[in-house]
Formats: sequence, structure tokens, C-alpha cells
Amino acid sequence: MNQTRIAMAMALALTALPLAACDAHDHSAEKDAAPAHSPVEHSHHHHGEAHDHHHHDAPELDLASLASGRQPLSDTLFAEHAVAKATIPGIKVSAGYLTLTNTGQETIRLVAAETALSQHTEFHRMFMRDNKMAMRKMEAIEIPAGESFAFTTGGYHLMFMGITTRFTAGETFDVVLIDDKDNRYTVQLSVKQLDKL
Ligand SMILES: [Cu+2]
Repeated sequence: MNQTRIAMAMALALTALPLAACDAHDHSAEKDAAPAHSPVEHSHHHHGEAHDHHHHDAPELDLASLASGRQPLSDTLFAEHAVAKATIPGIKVSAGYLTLTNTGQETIRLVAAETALSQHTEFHRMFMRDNKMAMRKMEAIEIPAGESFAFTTGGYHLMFMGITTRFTAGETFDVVLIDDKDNRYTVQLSVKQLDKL
């Protein structure tokens, strides 16, 4: 593929953004200014209460009912409920959801993600702006020692852009999560028909 074709593919992918995974959402959101965002949703989890890492400010699907299965990604990190939204032909973006749990003694700070099926994968976060859902890119995702981090509808998600192979319901594919120490964690996502996302 020459440079022009790559540029065109990128342009198409960007053009398709508002139409696809997040059609109701403004995808022109500025990048988050904070380089090391620590999720505020977790600030109330230090009181010894039962943990509930779901957000309650936006409609959600029950992702746990769609996919389960605990996947060990390393000695200290495991994933659950890892799903990706099926795509239709011509759509170049999609989203992925999963819950990560850090059973180790140190914070795991994820700084990148990649797949063989998309040209780019980013960490995104939904937020409300002028009564509309928008999203912004997060430079990093932190999973504190002993805690979980949920990518879930209405909250954080994996954003797949420049999809080169259609996400077909019933199939699976691997996502590689990369931390700031260059550890690579491979998680398998199950593709589901998630019409409401
Ligand atoms: Cu997004």
C-alpha cells in the first residue's frame, strides 16, 4: 500500500467516525490534557466497600451477560467480559469493552493497544458535554494494585480505528495491551452484535 492509499484509508476512517461506533457522539473532542489521567471513578473505592466499577450516569448493556470467562494475561493481571462490537461492511471503527483486574503490588499503567484487525487502537472515555455524549482519547489507563478497571459502555472503551478486517459476530480476535514497562498483555475479545452501542 503506497502513501496515498494509506492517507485515503485514514481519511475514510476518520470520516466514518461519527457514523459508526458512536453515532450520537461528538468525536472531534480534544485530547485529554492530563498525560497521566487517573480515573476519578475509583476515588471512592478506598473505603473498604464492595467494589462496583460500573458507571451509573449513562445507559449500559450488561456486558457480563454477553461474555464471561476469566483470562489470565500475566501473573498479576486478568481480564473478564471482553467483547467488541460487530461492524457492518464499510464501517471502519468499533469499540471494545472488558474489565481488567490487577492482583499485583504495583499499579499497571497501560499506554498503548494494538490489534491485527485495525490500524489504530486508542483508549477513549465518554463524557457529557452540553448534554451530549462525547469522547476523548486517554493517553494512559491505570489499574491500581488490588483494583479493577472497567471499560464499559458509557465509560471507558477501546476505540478501534481504520478497521481492515470486519468484526464478525461470533468470532474472536486478540488485542495486545502494552504498559509503560513495555510488557505486552494479549486479551481475546469476543465479537458481539451490540446494536445499542
Ligand atoms: Cu471512542
